[in-house]
Amino acid sequence: MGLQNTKPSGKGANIPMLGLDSAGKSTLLYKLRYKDAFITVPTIGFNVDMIEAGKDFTLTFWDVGGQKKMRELWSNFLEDAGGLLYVVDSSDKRRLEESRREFELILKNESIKNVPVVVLANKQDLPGALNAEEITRKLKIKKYCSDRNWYVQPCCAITGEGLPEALQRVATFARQYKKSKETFITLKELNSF
Ligand SMILES: Nc1nc2c(ncn2[C@@H]2O[C@H](COP(=O)(O)OP(=O)(O)OP(=O)(O)O)[C@@H](O)[C@H]2O)c(=O)[nH]1
Ligand SMILES: [Mg+2]
Repeated sequence: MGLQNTKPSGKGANIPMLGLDSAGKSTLLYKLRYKDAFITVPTIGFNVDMIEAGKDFTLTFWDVGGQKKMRELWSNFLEDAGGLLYVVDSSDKRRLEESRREFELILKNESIKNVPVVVLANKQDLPGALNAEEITRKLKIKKYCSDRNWYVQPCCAITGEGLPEALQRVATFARQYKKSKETFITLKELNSF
């Protein structure tokens, strides 16, 4: 199942939300959407929700389960993505290397080349949570994202801290990316005359 047939109509972008199981993706999406805390269960398959991000721009979030067997599905959600949200449990140092490896695999995917990335350093409320700089280093973001816009936003999905900023950032990146792609297509069309 890919995104080819599910493009949002009008202006907007598809935003896959990926990250290891228990990173907080579903909690986050629910909080963004309904301003409410929510008891989640591990996601089998995916959740989808649309959020208005300013005039005439709707972000369609694809919250895909992060358990190992779910990760095989991730690449399907990368087609036609206008931005990627990668969610990390900043307090789970034990699994950061696993998260880095998955992040690297995603970014190697040809269909997500140049697509902007917002990494959410989630669970900042927990003791010992790594901050944005430390997450940047652990995930080797500068290395993997040298060809695109990227940003690391610290947040807490339970209180909602950092989420409006993350939404704003994704929307800005997605708009810029869309514009640059449209310009590129126009240039290609002009060249074919
Ligand atoms: N303390 C704290 N707990 C959080 C935070 N965000 C999520 N959680 C908890 O982390 C657990 C997993 O959250 P989910 O949102 O289900 O995680 P997920 O990334 O959707 O997991 P999968 O669906 O398995 O991929 C839940 O018990 C949440 O309540 C946070 O910012 N702080
Ligand atoms: Mg989930």
